[in-house]
Amino acid sequence: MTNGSNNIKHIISPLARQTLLDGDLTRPVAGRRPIRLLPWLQVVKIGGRSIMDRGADAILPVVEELRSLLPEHRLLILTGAGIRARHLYGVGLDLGLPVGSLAPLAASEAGQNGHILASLLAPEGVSYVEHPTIASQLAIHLSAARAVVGSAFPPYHHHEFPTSRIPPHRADTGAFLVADALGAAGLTIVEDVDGVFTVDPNGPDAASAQLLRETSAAELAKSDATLPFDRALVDVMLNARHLQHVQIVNGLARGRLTAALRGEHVGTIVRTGAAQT
Ligand code: GWN
Ligand code: ATP
Repeated sequence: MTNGSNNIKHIISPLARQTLLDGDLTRPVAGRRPIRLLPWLQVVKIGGRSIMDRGADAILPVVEELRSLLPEHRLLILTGAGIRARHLYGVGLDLGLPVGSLAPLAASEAGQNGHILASLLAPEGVSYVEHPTIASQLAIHLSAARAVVGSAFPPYHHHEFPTSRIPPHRADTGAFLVADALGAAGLTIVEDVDGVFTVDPNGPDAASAQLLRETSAAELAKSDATLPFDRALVDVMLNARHLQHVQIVNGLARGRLTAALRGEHVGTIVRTGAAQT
């Protein structure tokens, strides 16, 4: 046995002596922009209620667009949850289930929708990949295939924030979190409306709804109007590290998704809080 006192290895850490709560102390170490893990990746979020629930009429044209985009882009396609999750929220809330129980149940519908979409793209070599694969093996999967499909829901499960009875972090937030964490080139959110309107274009005040061609998370944070994506996404966008904007496009209008991925402005562009480089 060696004499321990002669072999002590001192580990130098710039964060060893300070509280992690003091921003002035941590900023020199933690304030830098993280690296981009997959800078060539395009993330596409397909709406659960807005696209998948409509069945073949809505899904097949979107699949056709995704298929024809494969030679141009490497894609992470993420699906949302729709009507089955809403039914589940209704039953679960009626029974008094906590939000942390509802979150994984709703998330499983996002996964189901992903399995459906992946099956349709299977002839092109596209597969459904699990959450842990998205977390740590996306690079190898996207070396083997031009695209993969996954669940857009973030896996907060029983750690979901108890700020509301319905899980606040749903598929739009999940898609943004993963796209920003990976340092992806872009995120396109595919809906059944042309973008963000001043008021819900399918609601009681539809006659006065005007499309916002461009807006920002900061602007949206000032208003409590309904949105075509999770309200929690606004806060997350304000704290983005890489993605400077997202584009919301209408997946029912043929060609919009393709145009958006080619860099065209065909929906609503929402600027985030990420610093310009
Ligand atoms: O089941 O469709 O991943 O990718 O939030 O957890 O509820 O799980 O609890 O890798 O880990 O239903 O089983 O299910 O959608 O989420 O997956 O087929 O532990 O591949 O096992 O983080 O898919 O599923 O629902 O995404 O969103 O086995 Mo599903 Mo989802 Mo599969 Mo995933 Mo949850 Mo896993 Mo998970 Mo659970
Ligand atoms: P998920 O994937 O979680 O199922 P989704 O992406 O399919 O969700 P919805 O949650 O259904 O989409 O959101 C789209 C709907 O949001 C639109 O059909 C529209 O009626 C509604 N909406 C509410 N407010 C607005 C707004 N300000 N601008 C545009 N659409 C709005």
